[in-house]
Amino acid sequence: MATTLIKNGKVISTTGVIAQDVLIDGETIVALGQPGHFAAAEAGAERVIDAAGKYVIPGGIDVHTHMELPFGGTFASDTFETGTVAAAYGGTTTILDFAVQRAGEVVQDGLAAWHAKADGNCAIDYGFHMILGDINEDSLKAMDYLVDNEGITSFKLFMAYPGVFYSDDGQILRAMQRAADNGAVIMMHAENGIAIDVLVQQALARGDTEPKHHGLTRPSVLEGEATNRAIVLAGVAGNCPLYIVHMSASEALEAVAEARHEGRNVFAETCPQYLYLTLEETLAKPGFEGAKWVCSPPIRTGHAHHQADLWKGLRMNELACVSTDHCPFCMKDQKELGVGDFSKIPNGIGSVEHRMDLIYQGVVTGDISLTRWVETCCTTPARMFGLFPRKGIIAPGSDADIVVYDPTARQTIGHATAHMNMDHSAWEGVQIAGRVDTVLSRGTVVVEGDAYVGTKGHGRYLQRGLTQYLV
Ligand code: DUC
Ligand code: ZN
Ligand code: ZN
Repeated sequence: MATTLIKNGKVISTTGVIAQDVLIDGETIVALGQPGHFAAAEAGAERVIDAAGKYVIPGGIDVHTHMELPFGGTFASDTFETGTVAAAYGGTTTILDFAVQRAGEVVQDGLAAWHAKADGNCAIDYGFHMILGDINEDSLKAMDYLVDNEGITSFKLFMAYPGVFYSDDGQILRAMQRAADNGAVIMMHAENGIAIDVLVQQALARGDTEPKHHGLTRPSVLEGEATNRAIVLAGVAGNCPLYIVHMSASEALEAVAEARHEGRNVFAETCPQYLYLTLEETLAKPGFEGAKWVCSPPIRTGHAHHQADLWKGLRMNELACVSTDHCPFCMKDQKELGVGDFSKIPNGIGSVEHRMDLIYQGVVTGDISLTRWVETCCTTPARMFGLFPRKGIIAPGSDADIVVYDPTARQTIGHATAHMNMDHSAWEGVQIAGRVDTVLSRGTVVVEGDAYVGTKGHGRYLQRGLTQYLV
């Protein structure tokens, strides 16, 4: 017996927009049919959702979040509980967060600590990537172990943050060789951290201490250089799959586009902040306010063409996914650590709640199509990180992670109405055409209009397979 019927909506997939009803049994989608096709089942359904005039899309998948990340002497302010509720409000039904191996730590211990943070606390399903902050014989072996036994098939390395998460080129090459062998994806934070640290010290010595110097000391060419170097190293390592995270710069996009043109398994994501915000309007605000937007890579100048290039990259599949790099910090006691020294401002912006809405604005403006919205925010993230077809698609047999989206609604983003554990919003006042109406996670309604109706601990850990996106 069906438990839920979603009727009269337009189902969006990567291939088109079709008027279809969706039948759900328990946690699983069982059938799609023409409008009215399930009239007989409707009478016995526990719940009928009328999606007339609305879009019916796969639940959003945000493959880049940092709940409770230790960073810059503090912790990202969303817990798995608060962050996953906020995600659900915004139509995201799966997150992939980054478990952390710190320098000197055993990889499996870092992973256990992340499970302890998330277990029993999540509103939606979740999985982990693993940050390798100390590449040595043991952590290289642990990569195989995590792929084979823990459902962790992607590893993030940093070319930035010397002394914290940084890996040198030799370490990167060794981890890439391991990935080429075991099938894992290497995710790269591609900024030349050694050069950036010199620029930061020189700026501080000159007395340039305000938040905007965070952006000015991390020039886009150093993202381009690091991206190119990562691509070269992945080639030398035997062409391991390489995924450049949080891309912000034209120079980096060019390097990825060239590699893809050569048929390489090189992929990238961008984030809403790089598509919409400019250094001049954020980091350069008077006083300390710009600290709200300190993240790395930094928000770029509006005087170059980074944003236009990134939108084009999304259209052309040079950028495969949109994630958030959700890493929230409050101004009070957290961002404030960097008053008088921008290098001490914890890096990060909170956006997990707004990604689906923000990228939908690209549909409204004509920068991307409806199908591309779903592809970059739902379907490709699932395929890229080994979750397809369980996640990322509305099809029989898939988890009933579904968002009913109302394109006629209007809203204004603001801290007062948002649900992330922050004391401000990086998106204050942004007007949105469209709004999440209803959210289902594995067949359970977790958001209904303005109300969160889910439960803590509903979200389950996802063991992932290898990437399903290779060329
Ligand atoms: N960038 C951020 O802005 N925050 C966390 C880590 C990162 O790479
Ligand atoms: Zn990063
Ligand atoms: Zn990140």
